[in-house]
Amino acid sequence: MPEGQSQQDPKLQVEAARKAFEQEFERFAGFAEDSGTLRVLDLSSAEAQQRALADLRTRHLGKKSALAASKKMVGRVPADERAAFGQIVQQNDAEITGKIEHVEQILKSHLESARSEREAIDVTLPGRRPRRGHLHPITVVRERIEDIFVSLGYAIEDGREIETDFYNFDALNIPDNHPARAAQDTFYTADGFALRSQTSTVQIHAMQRRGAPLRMIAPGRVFRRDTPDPTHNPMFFQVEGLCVDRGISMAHLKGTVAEFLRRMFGAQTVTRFRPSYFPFTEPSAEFDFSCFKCGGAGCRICKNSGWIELGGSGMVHPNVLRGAGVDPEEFSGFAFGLGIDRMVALMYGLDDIRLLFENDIRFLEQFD
Ligand code: 2NL
Repeated sequence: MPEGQSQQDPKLQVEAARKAFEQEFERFAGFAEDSGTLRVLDLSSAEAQQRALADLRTRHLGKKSALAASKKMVGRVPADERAAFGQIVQQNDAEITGKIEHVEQILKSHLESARSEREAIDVTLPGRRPRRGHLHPITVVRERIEDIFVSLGYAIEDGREIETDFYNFDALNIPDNHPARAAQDTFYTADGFALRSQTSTVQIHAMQRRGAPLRMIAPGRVFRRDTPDPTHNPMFFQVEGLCVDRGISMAHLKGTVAEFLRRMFGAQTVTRFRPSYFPFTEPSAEFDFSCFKCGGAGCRICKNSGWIELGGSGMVHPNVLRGAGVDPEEFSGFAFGLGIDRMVALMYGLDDIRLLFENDIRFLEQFD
């Protein structure tokens, strides 16, 4: 039989279309036979298979399919062959449709269960706890200091970190030629403001605003142009205290500092004052407290002295009171200052104060 004729033979054409379908359908046959192939199929691959199957349906059952063409041929075959041919075409149609629909159904129910599985919530599973942060050790210690002074009747005051020379130096009776004023020691902005080098600035503002009597502490960030090393950082935290009233004496200063340190480090804590000098206080004294670790016997923390040096203090200089609008004939006061970070380093046994400012989570997480 010549080739051209075989191509036009309707039976052979139906047969060829049928073969083409079988070949393409092969990849879906596994779904129909056992659901094991399906079970390993994730949602998005199953969806892709579903789309591929829809394409295959269009190609083999659609208007432009070989099957549709063979249906049109039924009327054109010789009358005596028509019934038989028609049956072949119909059978083909039924089988192809049946196979496709079978796999469509299987894919559809697989997708339905995969989707509901994805959306299912196992309410018996333990919940995921949100990661909870914690306070920085400097904040923990600052808040303890604040609580102690609030209980003693002190107010907590805050203020700006950038100040004029007046508040940072002049009002504190610091002479014009004092080395602390030099650009070597203090950070200045391009337009001549200073980054406060102690929180006394806040206390001057408070005295001006509130007048005497006054009891307050000023915790906060201060800045000094130090080269960073294990005991220095150009930005650190300080708390200063101020008590101004009629008849305030050095005894009030000693009693207050001693009580603060007993509440901070325990009732057995002993405080000691050593004469010192500050331009803003007269007389002035530095204070030490008995080592909280060894109780005074001597250890690594107190470098075998039994004492830990903590801060400076004194009776507020009359020039400072006067400069802030408080009459030194009527009022007197004491003031003190200490470094919070230094205290934190002591309490937690840190050998390098800079650890507190590096924001290294591996370090900070230890204070939870
Ligand atoms: C130190 C020394 C000190 C003050 C701070 C002060 C504040 C006013 C008036 C007078 Cl408004 N004095 N503050 C007094 C003595 C010492 O700090 O070693 N700080 C870490």
